[in-house]
Amino acid sequence: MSKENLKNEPMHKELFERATSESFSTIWDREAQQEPNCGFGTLGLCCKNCNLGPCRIDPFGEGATCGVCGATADTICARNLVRHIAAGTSCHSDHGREVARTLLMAAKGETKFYKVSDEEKLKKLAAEFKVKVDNRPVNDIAKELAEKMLSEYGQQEGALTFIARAPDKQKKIWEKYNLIPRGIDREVVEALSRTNIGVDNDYKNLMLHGMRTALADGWGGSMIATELTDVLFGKPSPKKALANLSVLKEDYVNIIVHGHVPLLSEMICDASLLPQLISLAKEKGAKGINLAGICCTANEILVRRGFPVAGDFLYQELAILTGAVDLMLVDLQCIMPSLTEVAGCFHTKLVSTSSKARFVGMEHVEFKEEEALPIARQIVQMAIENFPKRIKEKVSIPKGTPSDLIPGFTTEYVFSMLGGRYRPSFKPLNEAIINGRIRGVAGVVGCDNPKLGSGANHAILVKELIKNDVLVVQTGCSAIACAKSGLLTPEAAFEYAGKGLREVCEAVGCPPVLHLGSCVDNTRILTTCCEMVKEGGLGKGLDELPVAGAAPEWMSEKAIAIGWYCVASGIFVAFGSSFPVYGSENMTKFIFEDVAKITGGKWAFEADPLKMAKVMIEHIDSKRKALSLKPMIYDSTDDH
Ligand code: SF4
Ligand code: MSK
Repeated sequence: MSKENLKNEPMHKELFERATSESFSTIWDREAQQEPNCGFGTLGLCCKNCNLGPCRIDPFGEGATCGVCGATADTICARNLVRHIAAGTSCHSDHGREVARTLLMAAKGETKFYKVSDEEKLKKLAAEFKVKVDNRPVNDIAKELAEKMLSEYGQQEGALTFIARAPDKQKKIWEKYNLIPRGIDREVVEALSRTNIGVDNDYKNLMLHGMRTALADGWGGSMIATELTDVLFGKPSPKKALANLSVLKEDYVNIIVHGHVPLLSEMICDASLLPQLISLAKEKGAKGINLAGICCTANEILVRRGFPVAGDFLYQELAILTGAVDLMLVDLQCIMPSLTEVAGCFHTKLVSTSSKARFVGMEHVEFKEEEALPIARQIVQMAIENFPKRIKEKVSIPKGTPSDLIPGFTTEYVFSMLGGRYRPSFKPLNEAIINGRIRGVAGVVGCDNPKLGSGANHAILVKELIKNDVLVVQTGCSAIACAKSGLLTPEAAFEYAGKGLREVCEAVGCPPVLHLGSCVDNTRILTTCCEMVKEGGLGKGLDELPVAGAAPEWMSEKAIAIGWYCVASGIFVAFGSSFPVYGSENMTKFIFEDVAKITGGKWAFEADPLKMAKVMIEHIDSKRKALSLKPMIYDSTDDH
C-alpha cells in the first residue's frame, strides 16, 4: 500500500494531516527522501570493511571490477550478507541470553520478582540438557539449566543441544557440510572475523559459515529465548484480544510498551493492574490505566496476558501522533530514533530502559532484574503523572472498533488442540494434510516496510493462502498486520478459508491463521515442523514437508537470520525483496540454485503478494506430489 492509500484510509487520515501540520516527517516521507536508492548498495557492491576503501564495483564492468584489496563482487556480496546474518543472530541471541540470565538470578534468589511459572516445561528442558530432575528443588533444576544454556553461548566445540530436536536427515546434512553450530557467540565472532579484510574470500565458504551462524540463532539463541520465556512467564494459550490504534482510550492513562525483551513489560503488566496505581490514575482525572503494545513486546504481552496491541512496526510514530499516549517505554530493537522528534510535538513521555539502547533526548530509567517491579511501578507512575499534561485538543484516536483476535498458540497447544485432551498428537494435522483437506502449512512472518506494502501485503498473502486450504502460522509484525485485518479469528475461516481448511477449523474451533508469538518464537514453527516429521506420513525431513515460509515485507537484519536458518533447515522461504547480492552472479546462483542442493531449502523473492502466494502453493504442491499424497478433496476455487 502506498503512503497515499494509507493516508486516505479513514483510520489514519487525521494522523497524517497532523504530521503535516506539525511539520513532522513520518517514515513514509523519509523513505521517499531516500529515492532513488543507492544502486551500489542495492546490488551489494559496496564495501567499507577497511580504510583502503570504501570501495564500489561498477556493475557495468566499465569502472572498478574489484576493491582496492582485490575483493571481487562475489566476496563483497557474501561478506556483507554474512555480516547481516551475524547481526540478526546477535539480536535474537542476546535477547535469549537476557532471559536465561534472569532465570539464573531468580533461581539463585538474586531477584524476587521472577520465578519458574511452568515447571512441566522446565523439567522437559532439563531432560534435554541432561540436568537431573528427581526430587530436586525447582530452583536447583532452574539454576543448572540456565547455567547450561548460558554456557552454550561461549561453547567452543560440539553442538548446541537443541540441534538434537531436528530430524536425523537435517542433522546428517549439517554434519556433512560442517553447519552444526558449536557455540552461539563463537559463530557470530567467527562471522565477523572471517569477513574482515583479507580473511575468508571464498563466497561459498563464507555462505556456509553464514548458515551455521543462522542455525545458531534458530536452534540456539532464539529457541532459548522462547523456551525460557515460557518457563518464566508460562506458555501462551489462546485468549480473546484486540488490535489496532483504536485500542487507545481517550479517558484512560495510555501506556505503550515497545521493543522485544519481555522481562520489563511483564512487570509493567503487573504494575498497571495494581489498585493503588489505578487509584492514583483516577485521582489525576483518568478512568484507569490502559496498557497496549507495539512490535514484538506487544506480541509477548498479547499471547500470554491478552493485553491489546496498538500496532506493528510502522505504527510507532502514528501512535504518538494520536496525542493520547502518556508514556511509551522502549527496550530494544525496531525502535525508530525519530520517536523523540514526534514526541516533542506532544506531551508523550518516552522512556528508554536498556543500557544497550539509549536515545538522545529520551529519559532513561534503567531496568534491573533485582528491582524489576519497583522500576515498573515507577514508570507507570510517570505515565500517570503525565496524564494531566495531555493537550486535549491534540487528542485524536482513530475512530472505529478494534479488531478481534485469538492469539496464543504454541507447538504444545497445536498438539493438544488437534488431538483432543485424551489423544494429544499431531496425527490429526498430518492426516488432514495427507488426506487433502489441508494443503500444507505456511509461516508468514516478519516486519512491515513502507517500500513493500506498508503492512497490506501480509493480509493479501494470507487471505490467498487460506483460500487455498493452507493453514497459516504467524509471528512478529506480520501477525499484528493480519490481526488488524480480522484474520486471526475462528470466523475468518468462514469468510476466507477454502472448504477443506474451513472444515478443520470448524471441527477444532480454531482460526485459520494461528498467532505463535514474537520474532524469536519463529522457533515454535521449527519445533512444530519437527513434530510433523516425527508424527510420520510426511517424509523423513523438514525439506520434505509441504510447508513454506514467507516474510513479504522484511526489513530487519533479524529477518535475514531467520530466513537463512529456515533455508538451512530445508525449508522454502519467500521474501518480498531480495538481499543485496544481485551484483554478483555467483552469489545469485548460490542463493537460487546451489543452496537447494546443499540443504534442500530454497529462496524465492517476490514483491507481489498474490504471486508470492502462487509460488508458495506451487512449492507445497510439489512436496505433496513427491510424497504421493492424495489430491485435495475440494477445489479451492469452488466457493469463492
Ligand atoms: Fe575495499 Fe577490500 Fe577494504 Fe572492502 S576490504 S573497503 S573491498 S579494500
Ligand atoms: S518487531 S523485527 S519489525 S517483525 Fe519483532 Fe516487527 Fe520485524 Fe521488528
